Amino acid sequence: MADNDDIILRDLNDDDLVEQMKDDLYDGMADEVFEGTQILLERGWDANNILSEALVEGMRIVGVDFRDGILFVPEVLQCANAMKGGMGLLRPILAKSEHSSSLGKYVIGTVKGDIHDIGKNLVGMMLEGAGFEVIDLGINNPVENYLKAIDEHQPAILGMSALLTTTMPYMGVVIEELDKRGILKELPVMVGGAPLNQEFADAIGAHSYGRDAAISAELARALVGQNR
Ligand code: B1M
Repeated sequence: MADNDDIILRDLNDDDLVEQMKDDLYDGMADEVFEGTQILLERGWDANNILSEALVEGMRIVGVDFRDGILFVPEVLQCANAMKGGMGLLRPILAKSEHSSSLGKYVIGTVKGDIHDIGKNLVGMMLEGAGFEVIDLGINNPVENYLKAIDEHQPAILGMSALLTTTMPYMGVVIEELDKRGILKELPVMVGGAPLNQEFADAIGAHSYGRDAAISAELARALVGQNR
């Protein structure tokens, strides 16, 4: 794709626009990613498709080059910022509840030592859309934060996110503490994040493993007995 300075996003057909948005996300161009998202919405695209085909796919490419040492932390931060611009526009659409009654509160946070929050935020949006009131604890949460939030909000579900192999074991630390305090038998725990899998979730005693945001929202409804 051409350098964004040379092109008018509105002139591109859908396929070229999606390609350009991935390039713009890679280049950390937040305004352009926002505009591309807006154009696709105006063209009648489903918010979930914009997310998966342009934004999440763009971030996947960023992840590969980050891993391979082609991109570095400051650049990836800009990519994350560009992605958040597009997500901000999709948020009200994704979070608009199709369900009239609230399914209760869902406390979610990224675990201690981990500052990745894009996936967690996406899960939060989908959960709101599924009918939950989402209490977002943000990033880098020690066990004390989860305990305080459980005490304060009495949630229907607790969710933890981790993107690093070095931070995912901390989910087990939180679950152990919940068990010690007798909370675990009352409160379902969902875990998710790119390095996790069902086997890991089972090993640490989580009730549920969410592979992606859409599945997690469905699983959460099932956990509170509201499966569609
Ligand atoms: Co980081 N980082 N990062 N990073 N980063 C990864 C995770 C990495 C895989 C990159 C790579 O090497 N390819 C790698 C981890 C390797 C490993 O552990 N095996 C890595 C590393 C190494 C690091 C640092 C250590 C780099 C450094 O400093 N040298 C550092 C750590 C900082 C820290 O946390 N202490 C670091 C920093 C950063 C940035 C700050 C620059 C930035 C984060 C910005 C932000 O989040 N605000 C960043 C980013 C952006 C990434 C990548 C490129 C993208 C992550 C992302 O947002 N994906 C990532 C590579 C990758 O994953 N491809 C990488 C898009 C998002 C929609 O997907 O988060 O997977 P994801 O969420 C999905 C599912 O996983 C699931 O649903 C979501 C939506 O479908 N899900 C849940 C997530 N949470 C869930 C919870 C649930 C249910 C489902 O229930 C509660």
